[in-house]
Amino acid sequence: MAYDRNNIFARIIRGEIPAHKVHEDAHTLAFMDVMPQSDGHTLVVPKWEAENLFDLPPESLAATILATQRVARAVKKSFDAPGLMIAQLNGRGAGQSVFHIHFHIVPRYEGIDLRFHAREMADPKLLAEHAARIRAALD
Ligand code: DGP
Repeated sequence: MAYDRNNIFARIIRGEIPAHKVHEDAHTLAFMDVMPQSDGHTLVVPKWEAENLFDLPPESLAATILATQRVARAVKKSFDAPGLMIAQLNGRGAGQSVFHIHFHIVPRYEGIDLRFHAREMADPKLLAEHAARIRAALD
């Protein structure tokens, strides 16, 4: 499948639609997932136009996983999460629904199930609050 330049994350990267951003640099952007599976669910994307893991050149992949590590640290700290799940889906068969590669950062707590994937929109005010909390915890 050819990369669709109008996918929702491409539009967020270009600033055409808003997102609750927590981190941005020359190569990557991180923002709150609007349908969080757990409070604090954050997405990290490369600015490089790639649909999945296999389309991303090494420099961009390196920058993205490093940004994911940094943001994940801040999510863990700000949500006091004992566990943290990093997920990255490749292809419709894996459940990918937005075709610009992204890493999910999801706080996990023992015995507490995740909410459904990409199902329920969160209150934008709450997402703004969570983004501010994560930004404040970035080192
Ligand atoms: P995946 O299925 O791995 O492609 O995950 C896509 C995620 O993106 C899913 O958790 C819901 C989230 N999402 C969908 N549309 C938007 C949007 O417009 N803005 C934000 N911030 N997240 C979105």
